[in-house]
Amino acid sequence: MAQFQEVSKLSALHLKPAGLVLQYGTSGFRTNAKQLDHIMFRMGLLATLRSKKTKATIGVMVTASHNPEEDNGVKLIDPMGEMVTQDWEEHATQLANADQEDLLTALKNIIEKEAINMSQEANVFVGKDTRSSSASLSQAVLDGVSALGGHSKDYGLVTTPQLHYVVCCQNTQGKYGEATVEGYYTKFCQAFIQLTKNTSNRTDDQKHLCLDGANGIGALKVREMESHLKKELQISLNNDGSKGRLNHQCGADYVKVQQKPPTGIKINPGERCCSFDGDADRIVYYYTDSEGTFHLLDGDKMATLISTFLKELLTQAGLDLKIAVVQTAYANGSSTHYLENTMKVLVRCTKTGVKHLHHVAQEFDVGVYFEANGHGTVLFSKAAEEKIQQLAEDTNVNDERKKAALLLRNTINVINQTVGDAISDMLLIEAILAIKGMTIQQWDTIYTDLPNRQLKVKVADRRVIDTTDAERRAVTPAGLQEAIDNLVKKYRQARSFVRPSGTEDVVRVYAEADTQESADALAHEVSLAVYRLAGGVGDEPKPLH
Ligand code: NG1
Ligand code: ZN
Repeated sequence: MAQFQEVSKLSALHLKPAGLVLQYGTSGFRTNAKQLDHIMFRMGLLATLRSKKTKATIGVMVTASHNPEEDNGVKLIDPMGEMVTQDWEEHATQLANADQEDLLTALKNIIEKEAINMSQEANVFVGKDTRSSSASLSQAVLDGVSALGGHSKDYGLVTTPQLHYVVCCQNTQGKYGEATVEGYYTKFCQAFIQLTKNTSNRTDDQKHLCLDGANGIGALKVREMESHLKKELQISLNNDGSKGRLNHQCGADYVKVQQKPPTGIKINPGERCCSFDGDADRIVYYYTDSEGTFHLLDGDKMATLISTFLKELLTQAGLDLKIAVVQTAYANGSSTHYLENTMKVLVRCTKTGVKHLHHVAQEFDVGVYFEANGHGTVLFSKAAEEKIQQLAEDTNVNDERKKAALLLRNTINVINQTVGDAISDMLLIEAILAIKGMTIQQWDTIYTDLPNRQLKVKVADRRVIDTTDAERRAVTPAGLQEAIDNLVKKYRQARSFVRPSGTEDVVRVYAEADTQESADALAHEVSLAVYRLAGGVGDEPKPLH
């Protein structure tokens, strides 16, 4: 077939290095950019097949998120703007790893397995982050699409959530919004302005936010968006990419893992600050107090603020809708305790990776999901949206219920439900703080985080660690869980777990306890257990102090 001739011809321009094996991980392929050209071409092919199969537009985002500048990666976006389904992750891995001469066979296998009608039209949206490798890699994706005769639209530089948004808009015929970046700003900023318009006593201080753009795409896009905010939110933008390196000593991941402010930013005591990650799908907040102590408000703090706000509004509106918070094992124990025992909100725990959280959140009328690292959003079921809409339009309800319904409706519109979105989350948090007249310090005191520590251990093969119970317990290697249990017993309010990373060649160790010293000591001891029982390589982990 002529189609496959084109694939053969173009694939010769995107050769796979012999012997290279890569896995579609927690969020797509991610590694050094030099190894990714053939992967991008092949993901262009795969997205075209996925588009034919679903008879809808598919997205392909070229980014390595919070990884260093020299890495890159790619993720596929399904028709409603969600991450691609698990079966297709397997197709992706197979297609990516097929030897050059077996590429057509691998492609035909997928076509056969999925019974794809090759005469069906295909449409693929492509976006990229600001990495220097992203331009040629996204061109490789476009080549893949064109090799199979698909149509493509290159959105160029966009945040990951912006691409998810436009894919969803396209496939819902504009019901979710207009499928342009401009449409994105209009939708979310209008909702933000509506939400904050009756908070007339907001001072300029409260309207001011200090932002660390991680020297990435989020910074560019916030600058583009600014005029839509009509000074209702005044952002001072730092790490905007004009000087510093992407994610280097800045960005949400750095701030969360190091538990300190980013470089390249001057923070005044008490000032509300936030950091995006490299593709703007994560955000964390923080401030330093008058003694110079750093306070982090991570995904758990955001989930708490948002779910409390929504629960109160649902009560005021008199709507009987089921709300839940979805977390992972990395959620701070204090947040889970507060949500379950004080807020009386249902909490569910899933495996790491937003796709797992997203799916569980879909089971509820209102599903608030956040990873501790700041990736998260809120999902409203169709029925919930309809009930809220009806109430907002009902002329026979009292003022309190009406007001709550209108706030809920605008809240839905400020949220990017397709995926965690730093820009949309920022607007939502800013609106909630404004409506509640709350300072960042007041938000911070809702509950006190248990001191915690995250470490990494290098092992020969991280697949020797298998986990269960939403990754909270290790099943293999033998003796590891027992060792962790014994170490945890030595400390108060302690918890620890280990799991192989899906994005880096390391085993991650998490520990929390009543003091920072104890959390650090426990994390170190558990790291040693991993090193000894799971085939550690290089130097033995050293104590933190
Ligand atoms: P891995 O490397 O599998 O731990 C990390 C994050 C995830 C998720 C992905 C995708 C932690 C502990 N892990 O996954 O939550 O965000 O990256 O970016 O933060
Ligand atoms: Zn990201």
